Amino acid sequence: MTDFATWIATQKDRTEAALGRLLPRSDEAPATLHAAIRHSMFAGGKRLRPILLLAACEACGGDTEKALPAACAVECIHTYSLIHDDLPCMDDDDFRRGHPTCHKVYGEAIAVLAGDALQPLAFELLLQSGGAELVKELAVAAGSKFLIAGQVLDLEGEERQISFDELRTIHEGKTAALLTCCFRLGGLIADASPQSMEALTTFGYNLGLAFQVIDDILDCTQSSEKLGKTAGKDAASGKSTYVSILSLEKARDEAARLTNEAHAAIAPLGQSASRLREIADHLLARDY
Ligand code: GRG
Repeated sequence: MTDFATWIATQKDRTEAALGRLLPRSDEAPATLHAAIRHSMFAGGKRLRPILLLAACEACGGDTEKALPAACAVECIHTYSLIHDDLPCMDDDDFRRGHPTCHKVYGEAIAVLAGDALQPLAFELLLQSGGAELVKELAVAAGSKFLIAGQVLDLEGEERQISFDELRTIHEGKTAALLTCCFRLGGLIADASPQSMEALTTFGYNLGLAFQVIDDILDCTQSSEKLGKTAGKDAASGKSTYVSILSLEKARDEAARLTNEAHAAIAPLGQSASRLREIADHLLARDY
């Protein structure tokens, strides 16, 4: 088996190349819109979600070439959510992925429209990897009961102290739903068994929450340069996070506990899930 760092770099490169091919060119009309989309898309994200989708597809014995458009689709949804989240009417952020945010460069109207355009593009791309079943999976995860619900609860919770359970509900929507969806899409493209789909779902949920706990830890322990976005903003604005609710030490314990749950979920998949195990350990240890 290829070593983990090489495998990750290869999947990232494949994703970058596929995005380069599949997204509208920046000189295609309307050029401002397409340049804005490419500005945010190629500003340097980790490409975690595409990599998770490709890993799940590979673990279930699927064709990862076929899965590449779907991998780009989840990155489109993710990038749209970041563009809109950074707008002045939401988090009002100036930096993302180490670069000025979309609205800072192209103005608010074009940033809203860039985010809007990335959503139908995601569904168009999904159909290159499979059928309506894939579309439904992403539509639900990115819809009003998950991704958007998480964002609404997050905005509504800004003005008051929220409980641990409320925080978890926010992140089930904002973070875990799309991460779970990536594993499920990879499994569906590979025509995985119902048992494997169940294992991937529980794995994705726990890993998704662990990812957010770690994100909150990094926000208060790492520099803006390292993270590529404004660090420490949550603490400065008094926003509830896993660290503010649990303490730094207990948040670390929670991230480890969720990662263990994720590992337990894929135990039945045996050797074929080795890459998924490496991903879980890598995410727990990450420092950006
Ligand atoms: C629909 C406007 C709207 C928002 C939905 C996803 C989201 C909710 C908001 C984006 C901001 C945020 C902190 C989301 C939580 C998930 C998360 C930790 C995103 C950052 O993902 P990374 O670290 O980013 O994978 P890169 O830039 O590496 O792709």
